[in-house]
Amino acid sequence: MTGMFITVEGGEGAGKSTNIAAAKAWFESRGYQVTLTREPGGTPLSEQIRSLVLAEHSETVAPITELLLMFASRSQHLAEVIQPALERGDVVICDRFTDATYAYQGYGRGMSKSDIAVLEQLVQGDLRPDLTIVFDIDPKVGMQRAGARGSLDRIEKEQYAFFERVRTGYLELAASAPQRYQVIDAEQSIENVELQLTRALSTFLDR
Ligand code: T5A
Repeated sequence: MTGMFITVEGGEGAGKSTNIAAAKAWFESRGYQVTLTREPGGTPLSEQIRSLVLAEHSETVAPITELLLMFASRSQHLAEVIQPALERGDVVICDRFTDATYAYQGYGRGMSKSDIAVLEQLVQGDLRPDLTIVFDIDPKVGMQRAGARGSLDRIEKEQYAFFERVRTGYLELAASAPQRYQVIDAEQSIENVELQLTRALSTFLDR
């Protein structure tokens, strides 16, 4: 595969969607073809899985069900969108990927990291992101931003402690492989966050 695979991560309301457009424009201005996509979702079937997994249900969604739905969505997304785009040589920018599974289902729900790693290998083979940007934010600030935008989905209704674990998860993942991750302080102004982002992208392209 000849393209570049960039994933964007962080807690709720951290500013991923806001900044992904800037990242796309940054690459396009340098002549790259960009495929922008998201998880869970990215294909019609995967978007249906997204609707299912984020919706409220009359029964409790078992953590393993949630985990398997994330990977079911990912498997289809890889086959239909991500792998073909990388084979064309595109820069693929994906709003959340498997780090979200480690952070939310692993750290958040307490699912075993080794079980997640088994599914990761099964679904992705050796494919891993070339760069992962983590927008780091105090969950209280992130939830205020997300809440101001409208109604909350099933996962967004979790307790504060859940989002604290998610944040810890992202920071531990980033510390474990600093060559792949760039952590951005997402509590700053939109302009400063974008500046940090473009610096991170420049560093990535220059190395
Ligand atoms: N999930 C996903 C899992 O549990 N496991 C998995 O494997 C995967 C892939 C997906 C949900 O699924 C879970 C995680 C999620 O709970 P989502 O829609 O992708 O949902 O994720 P969300 O975090 O819910 O996305 P949000 O849209 O809430 O957050 P963003 O994209 O980080 O934030 P954004 O850009 O929409 O900004 C939120 C608000 O803040 C403002 C924006 O204008 C907007 O109003 N804002 C700022 N305000 C002040 N200063 C700044 N610097 C700002 N930046 C943005």
